[in-house]
Amino acid sequence: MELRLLRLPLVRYFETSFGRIHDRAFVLVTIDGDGATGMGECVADDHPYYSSETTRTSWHILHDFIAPLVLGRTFTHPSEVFDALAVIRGHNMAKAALEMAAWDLYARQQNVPLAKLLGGTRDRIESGVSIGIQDTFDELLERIEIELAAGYRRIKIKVKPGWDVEAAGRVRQRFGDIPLMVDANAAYSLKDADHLAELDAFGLMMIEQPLDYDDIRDHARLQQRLQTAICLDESIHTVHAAQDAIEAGACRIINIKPGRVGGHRESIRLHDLAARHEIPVWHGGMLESGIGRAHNIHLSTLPNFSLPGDVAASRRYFAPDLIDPEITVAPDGTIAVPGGAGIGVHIVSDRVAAATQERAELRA
Ligand code: OSB
Ligand code: MG
Repeated sequence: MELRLLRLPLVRYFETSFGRIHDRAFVLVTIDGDGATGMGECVADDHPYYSSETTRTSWHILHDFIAPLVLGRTFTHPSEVFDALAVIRGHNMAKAALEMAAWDLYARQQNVPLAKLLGGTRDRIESGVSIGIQDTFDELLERIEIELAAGYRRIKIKVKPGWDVEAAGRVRQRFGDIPLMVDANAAYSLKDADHLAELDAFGLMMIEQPLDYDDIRDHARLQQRLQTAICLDESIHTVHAAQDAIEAGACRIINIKPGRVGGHRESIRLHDLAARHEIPVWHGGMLESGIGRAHNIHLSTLPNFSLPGDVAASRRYFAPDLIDPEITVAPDGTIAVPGGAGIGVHIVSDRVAAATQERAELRA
């Protein structure tokens, strides 16, 4: 197993309710087994603001706890890997990086695209964009114009108190009936219910994670007071949490990020659970490089991913990306699933080396 801590500058800053970032740091996991290689990208960032994990905690957990549990061990299928890590509580992002590398490795050994192993049913996915908080509303409208022209099938804008109802209103006024949603990254509390209900006037596809990152109960109360569907992101950190949320009526839509739930197998379980309850899902994004992005594309081919996701073209994030060719979006707002074995993208090792700040090699 090789761990690398990488840092890549973002093409443009990205701002959410928890702050603005200009670059992306993450741990890249590469594993070797029986002559093949697999890669997984850990979505934990420098800071513990989206989740409690950071690049440093993920490095620590991968290096000191995950590696000893998996190195030298025989697995017959990557779906066994998550359970093998069960003794470690939480740290789903660290677990997912290793687990997803195992799926890539196995798909390469079988010489099939990852999507096929995961149970995917399509060869293109529908792409949307997540647009951060801007300095001015005019800049926001300008960003949206660019993304609509590129063909993206859904626009998501980040919101926070002071950048919400007016932002959504201006977007509707300018662009009419486009597929539009908002993401609050937990910036509100139930006391803001009346204010959030003002968003109902704009016919949004959904409001993503308005309340606390670990809350279910208040979301259920809020959902009763809103016409707009609530979509949960941060709160769905396990399949169990999703069961609780569905039972409580806390959401009508779920965002799936494999990093948040511990990898592909848990994502498939979450996807299937949602399908059984007729809850549509879509694939979230964590500003991944082309490696994590390729994983996301393969997972998005499962049938209940019925809404456009936050999986967009490489050029929105990194120039150049770590992969060549980069991921592109077609004028119809879709992305082709890479067709080769595993995640099916070519990783440019010089670019990985240039972005590497730390490296460790671990053996059985
Ligand atoms: O809440 O979906 C989120 C990025 C980092 C952390 C959390 C989120 C996001 C995004 C960006 O919305 C999605 C992307 O374009 O990768
Ligand atoms: Mg979100």
